[in-house]
Amino acid sequence: MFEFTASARLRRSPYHNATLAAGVSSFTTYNRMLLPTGFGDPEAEYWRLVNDVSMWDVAVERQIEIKGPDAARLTQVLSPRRLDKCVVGQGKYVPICNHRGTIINDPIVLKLADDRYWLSIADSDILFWSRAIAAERNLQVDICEADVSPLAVQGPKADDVVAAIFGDWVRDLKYFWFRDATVNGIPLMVARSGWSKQGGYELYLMDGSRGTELWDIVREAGEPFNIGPGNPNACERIESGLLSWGGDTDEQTNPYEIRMGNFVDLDVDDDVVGIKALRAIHAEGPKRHQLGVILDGSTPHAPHEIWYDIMVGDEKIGSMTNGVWSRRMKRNIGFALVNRAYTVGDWVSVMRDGQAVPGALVKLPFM
Ligand code: THG
Repeated sequence: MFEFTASARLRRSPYHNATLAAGVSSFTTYNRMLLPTGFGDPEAEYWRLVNDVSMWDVAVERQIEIKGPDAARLTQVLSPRRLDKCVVGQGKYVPICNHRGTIINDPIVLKLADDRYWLSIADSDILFWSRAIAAERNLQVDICEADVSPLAVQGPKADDVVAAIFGDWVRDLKYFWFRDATVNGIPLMVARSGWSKQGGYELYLMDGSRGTELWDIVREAGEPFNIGPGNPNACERIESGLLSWGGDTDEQTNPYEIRMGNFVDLDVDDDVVGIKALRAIHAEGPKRHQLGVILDGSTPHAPHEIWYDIMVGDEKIGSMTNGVWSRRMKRNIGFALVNRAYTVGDWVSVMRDGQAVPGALVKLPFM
């Protein structure tokens, strides 16, 4: 099709050489880095994740480190989810909003110490944003993008693989909690997390020169469990209802529209960015909500690059933001961001390549 032109702007993951050796066949970009999206056999990659165990390079989930006497204050100012009960070793999934209450990122916050946090970010420039907010508020913090690169191990057998490397203590980690560890002297953090609902871990490598070594350790430990290379899997994540910021959100989307209302605490202090707008949105009621849509027909359809209009009669009621052929449901499914006047059970038309395809609105997750 086409190639990416090499340049220092398009950053390589510490696992880049390892993924090349494993036969990576496609990439996307994310946080100005290359993110592997396939190894030539999407069918096998999907079933390996659902039935066995998959490993994938998510170094693109960059860690914005906030350190210093005001680190806790700034981290709270950046997110409308209350973090005062978050303890060292715990992570939390949070929205970051702008002053209008629009969601601009959905990171996992990791509390490393009382004065040190990581924001494990989605695909937008929170390094600039957090530095600007800190400077405007005269907060005493140092902010950098840390040398940290997550490697995901996901699937029903992920526990066995990660326990084989680090010991059985990993089985007791709670969701989004993490602990320091080393293997062969490689410094890392083991977290129970990952962008799938098949269970598993992320190994936060803390030395970018040792990516290939860590990759090979996981690959070898995983061999008895049928491990293989994978990627943040579009099919599995849509079936499981996991959000892709920037894919399923636009310049107007607020947390209430995309099932993140539970992660907004309206009683945080007034200085939290966006909280006043969020209180107003909450009082008025959000205009849209996020549902699933199941399309008629049983011919697999390719992923799309643009949002598809969702119509009822002549009225556009919203958009299908991402769609995929579900290998388990054997239907084309997608996320629908629609006017709240329409809800579960309603029939709609999805405008796909100029054709109206009938579909039904359903609750998320699909599975
Ligand atoms: N790994 C790491 N950092 C990340 C991502 C990741 N940062 C950006 C992006 N991905 C964050 N996106 C999500 C989206 C959903 C979930 C995790 C990361 C998730 N959600 C569960 C759900 O919706 O059911 C649980 C949410 C909860 O109950 O708190 O797991 O992949 N390191």
